[in-house]
Amino acid sequence: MEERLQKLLMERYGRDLDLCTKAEIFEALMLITKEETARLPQNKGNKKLYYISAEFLIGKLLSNNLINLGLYEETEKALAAHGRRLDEIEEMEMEPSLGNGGLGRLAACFLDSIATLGLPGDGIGLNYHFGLFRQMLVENKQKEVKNPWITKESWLVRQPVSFKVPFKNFTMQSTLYDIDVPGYQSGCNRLHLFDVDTVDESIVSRDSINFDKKAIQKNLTLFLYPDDSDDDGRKLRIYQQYFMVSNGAQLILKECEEKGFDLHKLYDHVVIQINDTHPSMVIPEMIRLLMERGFSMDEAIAVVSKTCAYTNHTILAEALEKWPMDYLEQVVPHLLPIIKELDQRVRTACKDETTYIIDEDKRVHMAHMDIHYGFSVNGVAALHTDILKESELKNFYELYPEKFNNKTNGITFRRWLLHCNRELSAYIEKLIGSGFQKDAAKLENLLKYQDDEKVLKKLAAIKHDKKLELKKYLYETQNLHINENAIFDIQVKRLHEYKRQQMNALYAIYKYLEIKGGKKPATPITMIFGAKAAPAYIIAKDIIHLICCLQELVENDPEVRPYFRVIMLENYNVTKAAKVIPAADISEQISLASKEASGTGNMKFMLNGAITLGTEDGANVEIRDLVGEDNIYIFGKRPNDVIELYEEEGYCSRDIYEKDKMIHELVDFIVSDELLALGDKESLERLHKELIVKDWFMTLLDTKEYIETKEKIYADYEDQEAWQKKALINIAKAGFFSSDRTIAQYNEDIWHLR
Ligand code: 26V
Repeated sequence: MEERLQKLLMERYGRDLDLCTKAEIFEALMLITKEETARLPQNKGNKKLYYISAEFLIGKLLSNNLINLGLYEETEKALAAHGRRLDEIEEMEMEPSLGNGGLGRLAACFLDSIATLGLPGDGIGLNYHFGLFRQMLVENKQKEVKNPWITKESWLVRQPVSFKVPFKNFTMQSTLYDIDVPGYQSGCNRLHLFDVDTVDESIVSRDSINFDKKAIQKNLTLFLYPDDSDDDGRKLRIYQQYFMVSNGAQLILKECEEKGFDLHKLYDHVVIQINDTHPSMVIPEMIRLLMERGFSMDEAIAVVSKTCAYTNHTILAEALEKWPMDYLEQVVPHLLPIIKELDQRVRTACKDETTYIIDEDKRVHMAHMDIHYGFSVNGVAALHTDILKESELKNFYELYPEKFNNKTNGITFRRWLLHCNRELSAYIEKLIGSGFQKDAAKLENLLKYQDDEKVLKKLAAIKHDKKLELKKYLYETQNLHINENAIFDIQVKRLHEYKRQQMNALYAIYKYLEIKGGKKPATPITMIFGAKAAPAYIIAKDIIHLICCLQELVENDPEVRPYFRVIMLENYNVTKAAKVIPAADISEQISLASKEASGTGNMKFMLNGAITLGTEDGANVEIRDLVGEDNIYIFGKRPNDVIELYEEEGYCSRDIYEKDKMIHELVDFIVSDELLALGDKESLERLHKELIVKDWFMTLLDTKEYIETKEKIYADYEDQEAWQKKALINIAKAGFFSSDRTIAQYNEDIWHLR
């Protein structure tokens, strides 16, 4: 590696490794890695998977690809010989922000596992130039700025492939960029990202994310899900979705035609996984393209229905896409006759109006189309799938019980253990040997060390080292000095009311007031938050504002600061996740029970030895079943109680606020003189009012039990040996959450590749 790197640096920059900049070394390493992936065999088979997704939150690729290629150690050595460190070089890489959160990151983990298992499966998506916005925290508020991530040399490889995509008033020509996806010690697949040459980055004003939403030719692939709070934003989203699926469908047909496959047996050669409803238009589009090739409508529908499978990622009604027919008419009128026909067939076949594709308000329910015209419907955790079957999609389950199945989410251990926590990974290898990297179930072999004092001490020492690393990083990036000897209690995820960051903020107020009252914690506590709010989601931004104000309050209070800190990480993304998760003692997974479909952060924390403090929600339930009640802290109302409360409209936050003196005091602190002196009156008052008069996601319902449980978990932390034993059991039981397992199950039950 050293020789090769030196040679390339000399060729490109005329300088030796010792004299090159970090950016130059990064670029050279990226080029070498690209050459190596290009040499890998493509995974092949009779049948191929196309995973279509509007989001692939792939994160930085250099280290991950080096690990998968088996080149990480030798690269580290080559650099070390010249006093350089790979983690410093990696900092030069821009993070592609091609996703919002869990759904996009899941797609990226899946690509890694599909390639690792040697399955032929490519991703299809869009090449957003600015991706998701970069978050800045200015005056305790979120500010969104664009995030240009595509540099002159990048992982993208332009392909000689282009399709025409027809819209109502014009046709757009696509360009395809591919990113190679090397499996871990395995072959390679591809992520296909479609783009348009006419996109004009200069239409975005300098320090913002504003642009002309009507200039489709110039803006189509500028941003991921631009603000859809207005009509033009929503229409742009339809343009993006159709552009993605039309290109995807044309690519699939091109590949089949090149291989000489009989399109009447498309389903023998192709399976299309529809990741949430964003790619749902692939169904009518594929029908349209087959009809262009001479299929009758009946034949086309029959073939497509056996080819497409749908994954549902949420039960939140407001998140399920329903496009007004009117919009579709204005953007893709040629799909409407097909969608109407699909709806008509449903109307003829079933009586239940709730399952129609087009509703009485002339809105097209994308999920309904997927369920009727796909062969598989899966939820993403056991509880989530049960809720789909028993309530949210009950009527569909009664129609098609055989289509419904569960695939509990997973994470790739290559990124979320081998890369982000090399120390832990190396120690595990020392204890149980290699094998767990590819067969995660082997982690259970750690259980034999659960009472081994030496092992538990070493786990504590590794955690301490990761805290020190995070401390250094926070100092360098946000100029914060944190105490590595504190308990690190971490909640990082998108900001949404159902995830209840506001409940954690109420706890921060509780602890602040307690310390002001003279009651100090046995061990200092550092609460760390990281979260982006959708630009148009006002209450979510108010919650960020509250957390930032609390941070300022505590930072400036010498009475409290030594014992308690509140930290808001700026611009939480994949790179930052890899830095905070290994340093966590406590993993906050406190969504309102029944609302978090799965969660995947919960799995990453567990794998890195953090203990979950969570509700009975999503995959938390499966974590509890695996580790046992002693090794997790579960609190709050249970999913069925919550579902019932919604049904009977039985929740009234004001009652709790009026009756419970402590909760009253905590909520009122949001508009206390102390906080109003730091924050924006309008924002804090709005949030205060929201909690009392609405509180749609029932924060106050669980606040009391949450505080009690948090006090218990902090108290239990004091017995370090018992704590580290819990950590070890969590790590040992995390094997189930490897995305290799998830993908093996998708393949076994849905895809049937090889
Ligand atoms: C989208 C929206 C859009 C606007 C209104 C509010 C709202 C609320 C939630 C969502 C999420 C849509 C789908 C999604 O990202 N689901 C996430 O998928 C992850 C991977 O399966 C899973 O771990 C998370 O629990 C789930 O929220």
